[in-house]
Amino acid sequence: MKEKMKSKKIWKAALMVALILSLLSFVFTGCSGNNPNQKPNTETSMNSSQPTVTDSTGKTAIDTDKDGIPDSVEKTYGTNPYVADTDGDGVNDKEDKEPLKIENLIKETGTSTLDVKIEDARVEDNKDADHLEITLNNTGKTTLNNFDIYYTITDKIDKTQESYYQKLSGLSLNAGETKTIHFDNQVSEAGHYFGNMSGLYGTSKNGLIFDIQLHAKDFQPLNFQVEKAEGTAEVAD
Ligand SMILES: [Ca+2]
Ligand SMILES: [Ca+2]
Ligand SMILES: [Ca+2]
Ligand SMILES: [Ca+2]
Repeated sequence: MKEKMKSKKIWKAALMVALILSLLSFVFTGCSGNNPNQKPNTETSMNSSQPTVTDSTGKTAIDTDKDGIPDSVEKTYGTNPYVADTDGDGVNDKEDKEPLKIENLIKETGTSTLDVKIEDARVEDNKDADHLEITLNNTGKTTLNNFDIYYTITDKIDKTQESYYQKLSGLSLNAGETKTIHFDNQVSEAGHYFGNMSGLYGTSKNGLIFDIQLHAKDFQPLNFQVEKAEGTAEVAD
């Protein structure tokens, strides 16, 4: 009887040791980084494939939009580090004498009324997502597309002005459909377009006026205004 108890205890101890060893092996394999299914550090991979430019001090700097101006310089210069031609006039930021100024390129001769109701238009004023967003409703009976937009931003206090033109690629509104478009640089998502956070948009603490012209090919443009209250200029970049 005693022998039986003893052998039972030995087995129990052996099982515990085996369990501890397998647990330790699992922990160490997980921490060693040798797991072939583990994804590489994306930040490192991204940085190694980032386009770069040599700045004035001879240092290599990241130039995401390849316009010849490093991202860090664009943020202080006032241009968009994600767009080579921030204002949309066809001249790259580096060559553009007025990189935040463009005349209105929308010259519509069509006289049809654009059956779009602006249901909401605002410039959010919160720390994490300060951006222009517009909610559109197609009140007509046909699908609308080929949209573009021109807008000027005026600083209410010092009257500084910027202007931008963009084709709203991919925007299509079925009859009766409502969609919201955002100008926040999150362009991998549908309905999101570039917005220059380095300009007045993201840096001025004064109130701003956005004079917006929305246009779809063959239709009369729609004009409307959005005001941004004075306050924080902290934005996501
Ligand atoms: Ca750049
Ligand atoms: Ca740029
Ligand atoms: Ca330009
Ligand atoms: Ca320009």
